[in-house]
Amino acid sequence: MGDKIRSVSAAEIMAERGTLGLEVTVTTENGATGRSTPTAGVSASKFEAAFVVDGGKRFGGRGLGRAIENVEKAARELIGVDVSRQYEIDKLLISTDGTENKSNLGANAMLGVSLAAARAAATEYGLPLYKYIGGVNANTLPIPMMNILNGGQHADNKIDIQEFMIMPVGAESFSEALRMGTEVFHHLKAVLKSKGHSTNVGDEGGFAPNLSSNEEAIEVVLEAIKKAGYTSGKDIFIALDAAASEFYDKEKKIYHFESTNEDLTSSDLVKYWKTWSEKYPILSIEDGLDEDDWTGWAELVKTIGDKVQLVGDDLFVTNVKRLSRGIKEKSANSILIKVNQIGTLTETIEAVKMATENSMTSIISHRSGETEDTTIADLAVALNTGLIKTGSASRSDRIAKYNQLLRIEEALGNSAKYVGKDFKFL
Ligand code: 2PG
Ligand code: MG
Repeated sequence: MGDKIRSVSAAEIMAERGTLGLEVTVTTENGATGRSTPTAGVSASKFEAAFVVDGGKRFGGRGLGRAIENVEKAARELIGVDVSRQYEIDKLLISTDGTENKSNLGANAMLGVSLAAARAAATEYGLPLYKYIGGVNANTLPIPMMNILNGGQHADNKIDIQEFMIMPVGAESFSEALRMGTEVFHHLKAVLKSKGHSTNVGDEGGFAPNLSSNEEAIEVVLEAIKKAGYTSGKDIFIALDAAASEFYDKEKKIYHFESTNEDLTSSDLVKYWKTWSEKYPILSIEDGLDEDDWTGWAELVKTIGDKVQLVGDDLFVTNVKRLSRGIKEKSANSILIKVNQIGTLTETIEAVKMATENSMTSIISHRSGETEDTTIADLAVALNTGLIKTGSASRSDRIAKYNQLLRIEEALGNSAKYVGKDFKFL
């Protein structure tokens, strides 16, 4: 039995892009506290749980006065509830909200309360968050999928693919993987500079040069891997997040590459990914197709799903209903897990569980608009996903997660595991 919740409060704080974040604090009767700051994305799916914001002029409509009121509303239901009864807390939040997409209380208020309660309970028990959630089995450090070159909605350039990530699977440990990735990041900076490109960074801390095509982007990343002294396709592989919903014309049913002014049908794009996965050392493709293109997804799985991790982000939105359909229709072999897409810790855990039971991988992921909150680092270890996507080797909001993983690795000592060479798609 844990202690009872004494208070739940919320305030506006700053998030990465000069936007606002909601900070929720849960305190127990013993005085244990937990804090959480739900974050926001820009290449969001229309199927995600809804955030409640104020509208109007203040902070460009993104003020959180209403979200704070909603936390207060939730608080009335939760005062006196045992803080360690996470399932009960989340069910209460869901029933108080009462809507399918959480538009009443808002996923920002709900997730803030849900995760702050988990943190308060962990404090109450004197456990780090990953141990509180994951127990004795929480000992796998994730492969960092480091987004070192940014395009799409995350950068002011013409590259269509949103994220070019590197996966240091050849490392023996998480800290070695992080070092390898960071070295490639620095070499990429030098490569870009030598070609006269900008080395300014995008939202997730990767470089955002104005390259002319997706091919040119992947080529500079491969060059950086080589210059750093690593072999691509052995030590380090490439992962992509195409975020294809962002360049899909739903009326015309056409994918449009702005960089090369090309129009592709769903089948053309499947062929494009097939060609790319044969030509380049690609281990993972996220949102290779639009969030409603279920036929295209199934075709992609049939074509390259035995050797490439095909990740549903906008497709699944961490939602077990959409994931069930994906399992039935064999639409993907992996799911991106974003706590704020669904709005409670319990539902997040259910999505990972369903994926694992159906032999799919799960990747714990940040949003493009983050704060210094490190909860997702703990979650990756707690849920043994073996994979995390939390940006490049720059910007403190991204680094905070990596540093937390380094601390966890240190604390686990000899029992720390790293999937690396045993990664399923190698
Ligand atoms: C994504 C995310 C995070 P956003 O598409 O995977 O990288 O972007 O948070 O902008 O939706
Ligand atoms: Mg994505």
